[in-house]
Amino acid sequence: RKIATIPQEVIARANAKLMDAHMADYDALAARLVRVNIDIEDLVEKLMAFSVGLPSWGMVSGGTRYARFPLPGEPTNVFEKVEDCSVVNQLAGLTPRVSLHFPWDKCDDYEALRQYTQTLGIGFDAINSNTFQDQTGQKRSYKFGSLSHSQEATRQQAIEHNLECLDIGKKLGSKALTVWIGDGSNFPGQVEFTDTLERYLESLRTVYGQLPDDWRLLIEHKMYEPAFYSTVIQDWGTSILCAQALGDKAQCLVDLGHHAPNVNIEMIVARLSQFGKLGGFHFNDSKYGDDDLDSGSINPFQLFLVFNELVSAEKRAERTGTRFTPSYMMDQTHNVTDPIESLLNSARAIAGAYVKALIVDRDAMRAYQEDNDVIMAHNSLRLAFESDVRAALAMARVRMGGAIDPIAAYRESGYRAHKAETRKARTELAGGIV
Ligand code: LRH
Ligand code: MN
Ligand code: MN
Repeated sequence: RKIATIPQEVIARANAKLMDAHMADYDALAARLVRVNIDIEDLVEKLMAFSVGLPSWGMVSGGTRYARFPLPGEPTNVFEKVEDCSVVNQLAGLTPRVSLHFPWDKCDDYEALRQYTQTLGIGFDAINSNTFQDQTGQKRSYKFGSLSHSQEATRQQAIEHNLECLDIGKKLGSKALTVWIGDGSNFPGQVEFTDTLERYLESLRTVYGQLPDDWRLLIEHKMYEPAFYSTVIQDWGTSILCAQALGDKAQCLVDLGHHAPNVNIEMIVARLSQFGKLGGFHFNDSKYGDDDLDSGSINPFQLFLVFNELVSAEKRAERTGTRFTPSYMMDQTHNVTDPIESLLNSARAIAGAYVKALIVDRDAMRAYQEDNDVIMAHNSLRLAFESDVRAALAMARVRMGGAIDPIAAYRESGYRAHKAETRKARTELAGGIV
């Protein structure tokens, strides 16, 4: 039985106030879409089948390397993080899974965690390992690297941590392991580029060897930080080379914040999917670097263009009878907002980008491309992006038991204020990102 974290009456009451306006907007959008041969009901159905995973580490105020400002009532352990995930999912739909991060989410009883999570209607997305930080009690430090470390014993320790993540993931019912390492160098001459990559691959081969057949290993690249001169898995090129070297179960994960400014990320998405190596996403937004801001808050057009490639890849897979099932997940941290509200906004932005990509008239666009009618080909995308599809999103939420205005309903519920009284106030939390 699925338990509702926020009383369903609270959502119903909030929706009642907005229902007339919502229906008027919905009917107007339906009428506009009919003129371009789109049935709004198809869109709502597709939306209801769409989903994106929540980051457990994004349920708390992350802070920066300078300070963390804890939010009263934020979760203090993995059970409470999952509880907050269920609030996001209840209000916005579309987010029925959580991606855990170890050791941050360690607990004593994974069977209890699995059952509790299930009662809240939440499943488990990819498990993330963490060898970019030393763990209490571990023998060797990751200061100079982990899976690619110069010393065998440190590499072995990092391998064992990944294997432990696999074990936990199997207990929970996860089907993927995401590996991001901070290994690299801060100064030219510090490491030999080829040696470090060779050692990384050798280590990852051991982890890959233990991967169950129905699991995926997702390799996450990032240009820099914490290593400021060179990073071992710095871009999608190195990532795909490693995924190809490892085998079919290894794929690449694209975190939108992990590229140089102005890089054409949608094209990376197209390239990876063309070669069957697009394994997953960490959605977020950024202005400068790995800012981990809410999806769609800085560059919604880029998010739309990414989804345009995803929908295009989905359609190609349908035509060719192949499988295209990347894992969509969010990866964001919150310094000045309530994480639940930020995640609600991101869910809306991600689903919005998806719907806009769905309404692109692909046949017309292809014909314009063939005729080299540049402006009309471009406008095929642009007009879809400029459409206001909020009523379709709201309808999908309502049909899933969610809110027309998720943030308003969340505030009306008084959830966080209540948690501020019942959850232990802790300033330093496992799961705070530096
Ligand atoms: C690295 C990263 C990676 C980590 C997460 C906490 O910047 O994007 O996905 O696991 O942040
Ligand atoms: Mn990430
Ligand atoms: Mn990141």
